[in-house]
This record gives sequence, C-alpha cells and structure tokens, in this order.
Amino acid sequence: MKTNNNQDHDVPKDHPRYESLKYRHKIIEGMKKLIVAEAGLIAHGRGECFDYMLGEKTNEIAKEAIVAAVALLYLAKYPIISINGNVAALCPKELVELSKIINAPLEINLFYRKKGRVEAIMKVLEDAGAETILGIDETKMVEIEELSSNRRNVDPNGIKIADVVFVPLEDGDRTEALKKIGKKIIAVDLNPISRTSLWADVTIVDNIVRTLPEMIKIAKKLKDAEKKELINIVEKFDNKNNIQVSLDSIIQYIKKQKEDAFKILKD
Ligand code: PTJ
Repeated sequence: MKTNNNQDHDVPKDHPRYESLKYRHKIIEGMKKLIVAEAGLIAHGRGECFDYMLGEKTNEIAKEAIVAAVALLYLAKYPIISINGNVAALCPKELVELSKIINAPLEINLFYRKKGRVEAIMKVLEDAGAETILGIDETKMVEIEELSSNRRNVDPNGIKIADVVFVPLEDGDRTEALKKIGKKIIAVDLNPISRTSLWADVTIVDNIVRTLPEMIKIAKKLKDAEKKELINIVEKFDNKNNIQVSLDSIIQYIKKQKEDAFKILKD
C-alpha cells in the first residue's frame, strides 16, 4: 500500500483538490504555531462541508451581501474587524488590506484562550503589515456582561465602542450578545443556518478565503460613494431573503449532483 509521507504539506498544483488542501494545510500549520485552536480544525472541516454544497464558489447572493457589508462598514462611526485564529491563519494579508481601506481596526478576540495564542496571532498580522492591533493588552480589557464565553473580554477602544462589528467565522453566542447590546453584525459563515448567520444583520454565506478579496474589490469601488448611495444599498438588502436564497442554492446544487455526480467516473 502506498503511504503518504508528505509531512511538509506540499500539495501538487495539479491535484484536483489543490485549493481546498492548500487551505486545510494552512489551518494545520496555524495550529502548530498556536494561531489556530484545536477546535479550529473541526470548525474548518464543518466549513468545508458546507462549501462543497455551495459548489465552492461565491454565488450571486453572497456578492450582494458583500456589497451591503462594505456599505455598512463605510457608514459606521466605529467599525471593527474581529479576528480569531482561523481567519488569521487563512488570510492575514487580506484582513490587513481591508482594515486599511475601510479604516476599521483589527481586534483579536478569541473563544479558546491559551497562553501564547494572542502573541502568535499578533505576529502573523504584523508580518502581514498590520500597524495597530487591538485586544492584546489583557490588563486593559473590559467585559461584555451579556456574554459568558472568553469572548466577553473586549478592548475598550474596539468592540466595546464599535457600532458595526465584522465577525468573520464566528460562534453564535457572541453574535447574539452583541446584537442584544445594539451592535450591527456582519458575519461570514458557510453555514447559512448557524445561529450567527440567523442573528447577523448581513450574513455572507461564503468561504472567508473568497469573501475577503471580493470585499477588498468592492471597498475600493465604493470608497468615494456618497452616503445616500451607501444608505440605499443597506436599506435594499434583506438578510432573511439572502439566507433563504443561499439555502436554495445548496438545495439546487445537491439536486444537480444527484443527476450529475457519477459523470466524473466516465472521464
Ligand atoms: O480562534 P478562536 O479561539 O476564537 O476559535 C475560533 C473557532 C472557529 C474555533 C470558534 O469560533 C468556533 O468554534 O466556531 P464554530 O462554532 O465552530 O463556528 C464556526 C463556523 O464557521 C461554522 O458555522 C463553520 O461552518 C464556519 N466556517 C468554517 N470555516 C469557514 C467558515 N465560514 C466561512 N469560511 C470558512 N473558511
């Protein structure tokens, strides 16, 4: 039997699952460097499963949600980008670029606290060009009382005062708590019926690795847009419809696979 001794995770570019394996290995490497929590591997696997059912592409409704998300971030008084281990491992450069374009600080806010994780995430963001990172000084943190998880400790100059919080890849408890204290939430979640997806004001049902480059593109396009235009985009966006259409995409994709799945065996 052939064994796979490939310990450095080099994936041949012609591998049919190259993209997916590349990001899987980024998560594994991230875990070895303490950036990603052990549970982050499981979260990633759950995401992969939904991504598969979305055809591993950014669909039209996700693109609409991305435009609404960017408009909402531009309209915010204090927008903030919340960073966890998975996003930091998958797309640090894009997080930093988006943060600079829309002028929204990055705040590290972790579910699984473990010694060395904040520092490891800080390093990967700094290596990607981040200048200011919030959520790093434990002594200055304040609590969000409505939340019982580790995520309740937030930066007084970040999530605490933010009116719009961008939470890529999130657990449901915090989204609910942040909503209850009046914040607007933008979430990226491949699972359209997670509690985060349902609670958020704008849910981008897509893979964060595709969403961030698209957000950067739209952020550049809307940079000089008038406030009226941004308000119009946000008002026209309907998150309930967005989630329902995302679920329809999954249903249609599965139906198509029911017909087409075995065709690949003929190639
Ligand atoms: O770094 P920490 O300590 O803050 O922990 C981060 C994780 C992600 C481990 C923590 O927040 C967690 O346990 O999250 P959940 O509850 O597993 O939720 C993660 C959600 O993200 C699930 O609904 C997944 O389907 C979704 N997801 C996973 N990978 C991606 C994704 N959504 C978008 N893009 C992905 N690449």
